[in-house]
Amino acid sequence: MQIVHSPLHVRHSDGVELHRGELVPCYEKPERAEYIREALVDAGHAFVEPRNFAVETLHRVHDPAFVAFLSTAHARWREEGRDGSMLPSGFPARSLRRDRVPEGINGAMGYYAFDAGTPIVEGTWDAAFASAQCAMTAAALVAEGMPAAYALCRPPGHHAARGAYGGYCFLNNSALAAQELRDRGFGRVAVLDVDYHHGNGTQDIFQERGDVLTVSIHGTPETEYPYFLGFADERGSGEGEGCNLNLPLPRGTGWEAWSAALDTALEAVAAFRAEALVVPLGVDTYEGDPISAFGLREEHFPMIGARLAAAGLPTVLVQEGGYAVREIGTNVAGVLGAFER
Ligand code: Q9C
Ligand code: ZN
Repeated sequence: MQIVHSPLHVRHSDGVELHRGELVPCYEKPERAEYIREALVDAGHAFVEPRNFAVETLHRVHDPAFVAFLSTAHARWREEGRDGSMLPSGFPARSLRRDRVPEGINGAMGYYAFDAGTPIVEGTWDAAFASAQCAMTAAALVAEGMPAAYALCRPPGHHAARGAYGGYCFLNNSALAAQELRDRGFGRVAVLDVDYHHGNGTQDIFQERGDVLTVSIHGTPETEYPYFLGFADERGSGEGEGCNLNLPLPRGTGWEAWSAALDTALEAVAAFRAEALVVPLGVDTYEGDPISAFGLREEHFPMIGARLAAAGLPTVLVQEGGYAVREIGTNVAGVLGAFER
């Protein structure tokens, strides 16, 4: 399997997040990518660095003003004499907002962020842009004829919406990969998100589009992050009516129920007559994950890979979640091992 990875991910480091009422070191830390990289080197996979995509390519799925905010946010923060993690402290609640971006950096941050767990540090933009380039490069490789490619993205992306960031995500790498496939000739693209958390950003981006199917298997938003989207009755709207499928599952779900949901998801991909597949690959479904509550074990990840590969579609896998434990490397390698080298 061809791996696309950038060492620039380390520039997004040393952030803190608000977690259960306390500021703690961000769970989404550089070691994650290192664990995965080491496991994939050991498994004999080939690595390349991303190609250069212009910043305008991000505007295909993101609001240009949002992209401009992300790329300048920390410089504005430093201009005000601050340093370290930027975290918002006020949000535009439903009945208390107008749709305008405040001039000051604190208000602008609250406007664009949807949680206080996603720090922006000095190197966040460099890392996020490189991460997006990894995903777009993997899509380009698949469009050029490679049967499958994997983007070892960090920071992750599937919570980033058209104009909002959160859930450790800034730019939606998986959505950018899907768009790149569309622009390179695949008429119908499916996104099958297997991260523990609902892919709310990806759903938002493709909500009204009929050319991209979004499917997500995740912890129910009744109790799990991101809480406000990811319910089974969200089916897409306008031209995208019927082109979104959510498969929420309760805390504690193990392999039997999870793999039944995967079958349902793959049936939807086939029924959509997808020509290419993007897999936002979170391994926070692992039983040992520190912030999630499914019970998948190490032996299940090669089985997931085998089922995804059996779909027989040109496939771009994009790293999403999976936290703070060495086994995330083993589990990612388990999924990728099922695809031909
Ligand atoms: N400290 C991904 O897996 N954390 N994002 C909620 C706040 C948010 C997970 C608790 C978890 C986001 C890509
Ligand atoms: Zn996740």
